[in-house]
Amino acid sequence: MAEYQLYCFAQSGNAYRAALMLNLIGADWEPTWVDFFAKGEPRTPEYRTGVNEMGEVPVLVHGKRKLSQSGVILSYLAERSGKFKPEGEDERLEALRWIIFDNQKVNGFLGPYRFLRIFAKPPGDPAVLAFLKGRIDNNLAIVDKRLAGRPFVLGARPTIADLSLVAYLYYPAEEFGFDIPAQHKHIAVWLDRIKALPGWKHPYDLMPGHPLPGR
Ligand SMILES: N[C@@H](CCC(=O)N[C@@H](CS)C(=O)NCC(=O)O)C(=O)O
Repeated sequence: MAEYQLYCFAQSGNAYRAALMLNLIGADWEPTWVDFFAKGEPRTPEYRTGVNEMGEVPVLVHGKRKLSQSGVILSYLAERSGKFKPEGEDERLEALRWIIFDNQKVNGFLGPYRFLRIFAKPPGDPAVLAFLKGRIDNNLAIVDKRLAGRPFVLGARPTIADLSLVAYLYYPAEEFGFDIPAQHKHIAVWLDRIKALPGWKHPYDLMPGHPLPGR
């Protein structure tokens, strides 16, 4: 058995943050596939009792420890490995600031937007999608501006703030109906920089469950 197990599925950008971190630090890890689409597994009482009371993916299992919330998982792995770790109080606070902004406003809107657009049955209400799209455009522009003056979110080197923010950004443009790198040139070069890190893999190659049956 591998040192780390990650509850995840290929379509989850929230889980991708943790899977990517595990791969980039060269951890000994294996995925545990969660059937989100057919069985709604995270919503089952068994999952909430046995895996995560919050009913969410990802969950990282490390020995007796079970961690959820990708930001917590990223911090834990950075502390243990010493890699992608914000150094000093200022960097730690700055990383946390971007991770919370990301969870709530960047990928926190992008994930549900994509879900309502291509996975939900019936698809999301156009008014809801339009609201989310407005927020997404605004928040991606904030990230793009941040990256205009520095190679990575905190500065010269990549940290867990970057690995949080990439969550949904490598999924194909057709899943969103708009092309994020084409519309945000600083995000585009930053995504290429992260892609060049040893151990980088696309979410569909890193986590199980792609393609979905019938698609
Ligand atoms: N802030 C959480 C978000 C996790 C999250 O929303 N995960 C989705 C899958 S991508 C989920 O498990 N949703 C459960 C549900 O919709 O019932 C994190 O970063 O870990």
